[in-house]
Amino acid sequence: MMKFVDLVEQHLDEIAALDALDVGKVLSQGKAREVPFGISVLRYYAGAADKIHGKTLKLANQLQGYTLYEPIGVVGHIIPWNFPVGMFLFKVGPSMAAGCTMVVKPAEQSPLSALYCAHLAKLAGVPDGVINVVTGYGPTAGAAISSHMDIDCVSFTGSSEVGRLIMQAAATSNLKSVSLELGGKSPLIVFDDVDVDSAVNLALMGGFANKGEYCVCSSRIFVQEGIYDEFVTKIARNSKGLTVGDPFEPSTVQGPQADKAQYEKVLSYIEHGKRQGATLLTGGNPCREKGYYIEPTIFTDVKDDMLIATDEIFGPVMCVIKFKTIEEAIARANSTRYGLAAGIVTKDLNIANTVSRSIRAGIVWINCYLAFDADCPYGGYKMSGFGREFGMEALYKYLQVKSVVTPVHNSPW
Ligand code: TXE
Repeated sequence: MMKFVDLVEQHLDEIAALDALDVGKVLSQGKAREVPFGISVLRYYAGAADKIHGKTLKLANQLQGYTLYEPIGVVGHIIPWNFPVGMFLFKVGPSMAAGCTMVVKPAEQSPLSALYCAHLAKLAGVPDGVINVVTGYGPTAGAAISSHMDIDCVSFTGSSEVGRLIMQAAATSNLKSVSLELGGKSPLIVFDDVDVDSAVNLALMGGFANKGEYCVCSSRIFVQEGIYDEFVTKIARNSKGLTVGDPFEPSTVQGPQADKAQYEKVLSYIEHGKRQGATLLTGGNPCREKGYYIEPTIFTDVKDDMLIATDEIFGPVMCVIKFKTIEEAIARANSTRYGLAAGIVTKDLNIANTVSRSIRAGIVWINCYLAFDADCPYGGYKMSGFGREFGMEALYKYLQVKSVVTPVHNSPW
């Protein structure tokens, strides 16, 4: 695994370029952040592979025992297109360290980096049959994984609709174990004791990173009334400074949406926002002559039941919402079917502690956002799914426990 990690690191630039070609990810960001982070995750699990321990058990009735953590078997990984190489490495790392073999299906929009990484695994000496990449569409190749009788576990990241289909297929085939990382509608709550300029920059980064095609993106920004007007003025101004353009240009901050379907989905939500009476503060239009480019878009005067506030848009569209009290912020932040991530910006430790414990989400960032680490588990509450990526939690998804029991003395029990 360490050799595999080294090879991925040596080919970082090509891998980042493949994802930029496939789905318009900004090359400089892939090289500086996504691929290095994927490498750190793979290296973390390479280091964990020889640290999987069972327990010794002192049992009643003159028995003793121990537990063995064994590989769960063949794992099916179904991967989306928004972080193609990232997701590949996040899923392959822990399942490989657990000793599993796997069938990986990248998204039909973005198969190249997975195929390239599988080639690097072969060069590193990973035996044939351990990492098997099968390209194809969801209803055929993907469904074949989730309904297969010889696949023991399926790890899926994608839409809630397909998450349901995966669970159904697992239930009606061999009851394979399932982990799902689905969408989000994550709140970032900004209290009025903070430096507004820093909070604005954090909100822009959280909301528009990866052109909003990010399951944890902070698409609902709750701003306390004391700083609301200043915040709105500054976020409108700063969002206009984000360069939308060719993902291969070093000056580009935001590339095109991944494909026509996503582009049309995002524009239709912008229309819903306007029709349902939200105020379009900035953006809202396609931009550049050719390609699936959309301006960074911010709505204000958003009501909690508007579609732009309830649904995962998966594009550069953000709602800025005014609130008064901490109780109101908690209640409205939680009034979503999703529960993937949340952010809190405040200098007040009591507020930070209270809100972080009250939000139903798998990860809460205080005075930061998108702060991921290989050792920090993340995943969904509620309809954002279950199971965790990263940390030892992800490794244990791919292990099963066997108890071995024997009498202490050499006597028939
Ligand atoms: O997802 P799909 P789509 C959300 C986001 C996005 C929406 C639709 O809101 O706009 O989903 O994206 C495979 N059996 N997320 O349509 O279809 C498919 O081939 C088995 C959030 O692209 O869920 C691909 O490999 N597999 C998300 C993967 O599922 C099936 C990331 C994801 O595609 C299948 C992506 C089936 N019947 C989209 N149908 C996140 N959580 O980050 C499709 N697939």
